[in-house]
Amino acid sequence: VHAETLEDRCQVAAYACQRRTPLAHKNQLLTEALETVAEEALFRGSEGRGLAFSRAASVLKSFPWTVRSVKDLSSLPGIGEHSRKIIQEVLEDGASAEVENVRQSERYQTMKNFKKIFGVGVKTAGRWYQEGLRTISDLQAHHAKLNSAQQVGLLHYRDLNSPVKRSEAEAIVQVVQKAVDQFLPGASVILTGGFRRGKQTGHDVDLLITHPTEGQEMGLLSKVVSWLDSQGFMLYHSTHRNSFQPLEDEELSVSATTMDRFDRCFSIFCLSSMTEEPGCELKGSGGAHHRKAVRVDLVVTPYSQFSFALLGWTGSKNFERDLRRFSKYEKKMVLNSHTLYHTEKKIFLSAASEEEIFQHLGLDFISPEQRNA
Ligand code: 8DG
Ligand code: MN
Ligand code: MN
Repeated sequence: VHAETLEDRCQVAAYACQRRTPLAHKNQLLTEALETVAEEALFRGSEGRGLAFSRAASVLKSFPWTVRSVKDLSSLPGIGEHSRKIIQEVLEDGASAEVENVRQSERYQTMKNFKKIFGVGVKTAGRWYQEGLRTISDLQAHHAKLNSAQQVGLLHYRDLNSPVKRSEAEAIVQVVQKAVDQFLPGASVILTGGFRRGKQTGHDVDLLITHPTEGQEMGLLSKVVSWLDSQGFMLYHSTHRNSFQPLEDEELSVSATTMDRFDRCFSIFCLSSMTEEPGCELKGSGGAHHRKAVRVDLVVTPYSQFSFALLGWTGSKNFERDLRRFSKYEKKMVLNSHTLYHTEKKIFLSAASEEEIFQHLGLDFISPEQRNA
């Protein structure tokens, strides 16, 4: 029998999908520092550097102890020279000069604020910064060009940047379930994303919709979205076509007039609720009517792809990225939110549960609560 050494037990696996990463971890100060420089790198268009810092932070999130010295890092994979230097500064001085400079820089702060507008990415934020714009009011004063998504984003800036509570997410599940029930009884609405990983708040609500009879879900999303819109639940929506059609030419298979193949919707909901003031538990008994704009991602999936969609939309982003990297480089398989394809056997591997996908990949099952990489 192979005796497990202390070193074996302290070993941290190279891919996030091989590690258990809880929501609450022991190295917050370090991961926040690394994630700041990761974000700054992305703001500068350095994807590679951003990824490297982000990976180092992710490794620390899975580490079961608080790192006290750089010597603790010798058992950890994926922590490069630069990350090590930042960690050392935080450990020795309580803060890293480099990280503090980033946090205080006008460029970083401005980019962060612009990116908080729904529909604004690094490219747009960077262009505005180059043009000398610095604040949200500068955008209005200088008549910055905004597309329709960004205009709605600006209009609901405060709401969309205040955390979505689990109770709000659950209220939205109910609304969407009610819409779905009218067009396709028996279809289910499942809460995924960060909430499924156990987060108590999120930046949006990620919902999967499916029906146990394959094919019944066709055309459902456009009906649901139209109904929600007609009932005043939608402040903005933009539907997208399924990105995966293995047997057909994507461009040719879509008729310009039908929305049947649209299966994703990025939207902003208008959630109304009565404020819970003591003594006004009944609707209409004097409580104030409160409305809040909430980002909602709706995804419709055929039943045969449900497990892949569930795994793909639960996240975290680091976990998903490493699942795909692991599949490709360690297993010669291609994983996405629809299928798993074995490139050498040239077959699609089916799965009726997330557990089966992990089995196909030869991975231990990691529960959603442990995917906070
Ligand atoms: P949060 O909203 O609580 O802040 O965190 P989150 O729920 O983890 O982040 P998210 O941005 O809502 O993303 C949730 C998952 O959704 C993420 O792990 C990857 C997945 N996802 C996208 N966009 C797309 C996409 O275009 N296609 C697929 N297949 N998955 C996507 O965010
Ligand atoms: Mn989310
Ligand atoms: Mn989302």
